Amino acid sequence: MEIWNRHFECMDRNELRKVQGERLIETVERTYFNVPYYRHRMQELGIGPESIRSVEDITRLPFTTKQDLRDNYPYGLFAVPLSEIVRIHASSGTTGKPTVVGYTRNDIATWSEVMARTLTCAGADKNDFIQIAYGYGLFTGGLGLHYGGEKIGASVIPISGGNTLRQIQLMHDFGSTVLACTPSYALYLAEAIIESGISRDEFRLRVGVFGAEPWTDNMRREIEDKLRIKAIDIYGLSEVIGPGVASECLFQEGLHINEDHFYPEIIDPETLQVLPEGSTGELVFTTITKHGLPLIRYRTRDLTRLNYGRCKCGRTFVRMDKCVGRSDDMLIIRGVNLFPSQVESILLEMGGITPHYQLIVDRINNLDSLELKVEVDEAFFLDRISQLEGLRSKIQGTLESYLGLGIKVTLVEPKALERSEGKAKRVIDKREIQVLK
Ligand code: DLL
Repeated sequence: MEIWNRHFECMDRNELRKVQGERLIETVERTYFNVPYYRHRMQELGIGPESIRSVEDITRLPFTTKQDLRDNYPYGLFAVPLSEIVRIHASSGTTGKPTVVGYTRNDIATWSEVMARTLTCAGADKNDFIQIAYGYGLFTGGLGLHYGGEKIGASVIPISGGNTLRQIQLMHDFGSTVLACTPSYALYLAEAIIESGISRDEFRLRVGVFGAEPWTDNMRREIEDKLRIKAIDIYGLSEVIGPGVASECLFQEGLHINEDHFYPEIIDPETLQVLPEGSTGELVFTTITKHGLPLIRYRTRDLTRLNYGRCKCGRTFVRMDKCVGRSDDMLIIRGVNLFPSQVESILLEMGGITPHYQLIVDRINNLDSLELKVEVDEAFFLDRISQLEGLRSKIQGTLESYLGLGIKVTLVEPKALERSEGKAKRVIDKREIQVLK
């Protein structure tokens, strides 16, 4: 089995710890001197760069959250002059303002390196044809896989997301061997291929690199059976770099974290204390080589567990379990991140409706669907049907353009939605992944 960067990926763990310590010290210095926000936070805690002498000292540092990125929107946490930034990506935030991330030329090189490792981990090399059906654009999926694919010398097919018939045609005609997309889209494609009636033997597809949303082992088996490929889980988040943070190897026993670039911790999301090895908790990352947007102890909100045992593949990097859920209410729908509060704040700005709403998420034919049920204002409800339809389509149009996601809007009578005595039940998620949590 090939390993892209044996020097780091198979490094003795004591040596790795030393490298992590050196890189952490540099990162803390850079953020302290270049990012006023971090300098103030550290000063408040009575610490400075001299307080950090090794990785053990990391617990003295403050946490960073998505809210901090939002408060410093768009470039406030960047640690280099903007002239050094060569790329901007973004993902949805909690109120419609996106979370903005910036990369220097050096960061793009780091990203390509970790993506080259990810693809090599999945068994890909320069002989492969990689069909990239993750979206290209502000989302990190498309371009992340793209740079990694080119780095390993594979033939990259930048088809981007959607247009299923074209995906199937090119997969067939171009002889794609690797498919990169979300697991739900992989399953959708799998069924569309079966329906197309083209014999599986006419395809050369061998492996898939799937991520950007939670998926279960059951779903993996289904994808593997239907597409007759090996389905590899890849994990990442825009704030940390994008895809390339962690990936499974062909043994599929946990995702190797690129620890020489991203230092992981598991904390209790309530007490914020670091949990003992092997516990399930919230994953926290400190980026130890990034220049554009270095983040200290970034709370991912993803729940998982770390396994420091040695993997059969020879890599020494710690493995994280498949993510089982989140410690906040963020939904991932067709790869798009969405917070119920985003919908709520948009609804509250519109007239004719009450703040009683429910989001219903489902997976129909392997594609996520999103429906909003919202109660119409008593006064409005007596109006003519044509007016109600006007209101409905205005809500739908506004939400779709804010969220970047298709949504079905249904208006219901005042008081039609069930009232709860405690917390309002705003989200009904019928997808398998939630049931298995
Ligand atoms: O989804 C980056 C990515 C692109 C990863 C392509 C893998 C493949 P964001 O849009 O910022 O970045 O969303 C990050 O998605 O905090 C997790 O909650 C979730 N997520 C990503 N990968 C996985 C995975 C990209 N393999 C958020 N399993 C993260 C479970 C995942 N959840």
